[in-house]
Amino acid sequence: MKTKVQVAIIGKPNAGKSTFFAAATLKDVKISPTPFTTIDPNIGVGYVRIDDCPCKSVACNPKSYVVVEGVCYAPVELIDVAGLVPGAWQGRGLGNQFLDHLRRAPVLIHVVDASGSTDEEGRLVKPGSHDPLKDVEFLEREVDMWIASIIKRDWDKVVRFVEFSKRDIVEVLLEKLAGLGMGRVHVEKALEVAGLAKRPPSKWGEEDFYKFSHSVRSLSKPIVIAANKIDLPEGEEGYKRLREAYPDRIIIPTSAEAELALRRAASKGLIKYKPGDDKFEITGELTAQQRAVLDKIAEVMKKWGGTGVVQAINAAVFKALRYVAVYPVEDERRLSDKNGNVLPDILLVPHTYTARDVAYTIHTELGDRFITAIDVRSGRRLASDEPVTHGLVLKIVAR
Ligand SMILES: Nc1nc2c(ncn2[C@@H]2O[C@H](COP(=O)(O)OP(=O)(O)O)[C@@H](O)[C@H]2O)c(=O)[nH]1
Ligand SMILES: [Mg+2]
Repeated sequence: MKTKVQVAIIGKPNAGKSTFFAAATLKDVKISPTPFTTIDPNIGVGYVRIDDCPCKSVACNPKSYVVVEGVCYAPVELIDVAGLVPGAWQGRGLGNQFLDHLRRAPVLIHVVDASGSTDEEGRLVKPGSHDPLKDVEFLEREVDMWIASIIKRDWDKVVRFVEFSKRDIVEVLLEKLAGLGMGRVHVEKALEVAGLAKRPPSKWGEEDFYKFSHSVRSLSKPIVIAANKIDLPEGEEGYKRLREAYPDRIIIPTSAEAELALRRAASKGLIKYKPGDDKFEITGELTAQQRAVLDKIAEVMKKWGGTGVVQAINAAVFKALRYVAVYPVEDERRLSDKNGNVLPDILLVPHTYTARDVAYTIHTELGDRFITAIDVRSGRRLASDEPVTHGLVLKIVAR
C-alpha cells in the first residue's frame, strides 16, 4: 500500500511545534498498537479522528487503524520541520535543509504562537507584545520565496525552451517544480491567477515570480493555522486577531501543551481521554499539583471544545486537502478481507479519486486489473468516473 498522507508542522522556533508533534505522536497504550512505530525523530505517526466510522455499527478487526470506544483513528505521517527564521529561503539558519522537508507534504500545519510571547526568531518576550499576524505573513513568504527561487533558477533556459523551441510553459514549469507535488491543474490555475497565462517568460519580473509562486503554493500546498498557546489569555487575543485578519483561512485554536499533558496522564492511567474529545475523566490518584494542572486544562477544553491538536490534523486532511476516508473490503457480505477481518483498513484519499484510483492506491496490480467497484452498503455499482465519498465501504472487482 502507498505511504500515508504526510502533514508537515512548520513555524518559527518556540511556537510549540515539537510539543504539538510529541502530543500528536505520543504512543500511549490505547492509541498505539505495535504496527505503528516512529520512523525518524522528526517523523512520526499521528492520527485523524473519524467519529462517523462504519465501525460504529459492526464489530471490526482493524489492521491499519485504531478504534477506541467506537471512534476510529487513522494514521497520518507527521513531520516536525525545524524552526524557520526570516531569510530561511536564502539559506539563513538551517534554511534550505528545512524547506526541503516541506517538499514531501501536500499540506502544512503552521503552528503560530498566538499569545505573542516570542519574537520573530522565537526569543521570549512579554506575552502579547509580538503580533502573531506577522508570523503568518513571514512564514508564508519564506515558503513562497523559496519556490520562487527554484523557478528562477536557469530562467534563461526556460525562456529559450518556451520562446524558441515552442514548448508549453506549463510543461517546463511542471518539470521545475517536480518533487514538490504540484500538478498541471495547479500550474495552469496559478498562471491564470497571477495574470501570467499570456505573458512570455522573457517578460517576467521579480513580482511575477513571487505572485506565481504564491498562487501555485496556495493551490497545491494549503496551510492550516494552529493558533497555539490558546491556554494563555494573550493567546485568545491573538486568535481573535488572526480570525479577523484571515476570515477565509482555516484557523484552529490549540493548546499543544495541554494535549501533551493529557496524553501523558492517560498513558499513566491517571485519566481516561480519547484524543480529540472535549473532556476527560479522572481515573487515578492525583497529587494536588496534578489536579490543579488538569483542572486548568479542563477549563481550556470546555471553552474551545478540546485542545485543538486532533482538530488541526483533521482540518488539514479533511478540510484543507479535502481527503475522504474509504473502506476497501474483499467479502461484501461480511465486510471483511479474505481472512475474515471486518473493515480491516481505512484509506485516506483525495475526494476526486475514483474507485480505480483507490485500487491503484492499494496496489498497482489491482489498479491494472480493475474492472468495477461496488458500494457495498447499497449494493450499487460505481460509475467509472464517479468519485468516491467519505465513509464508502467498497469492494473492488478485478480480473
Ligand atoms: N502555554 C503554552 N505553552 C506552550 C504550548 N505549546 C508549547 N508551549 C511551550 O512553548 C515552548 C516551545 O515549545 P516547543 O514545542 O519546543 O517549540 P518549537 O521550537 O516550535 O518546537 C515550550 O516551553 C513549550 O512548553 C501551549 O499550547 N501553551
Ligand atoms: Mg522544536
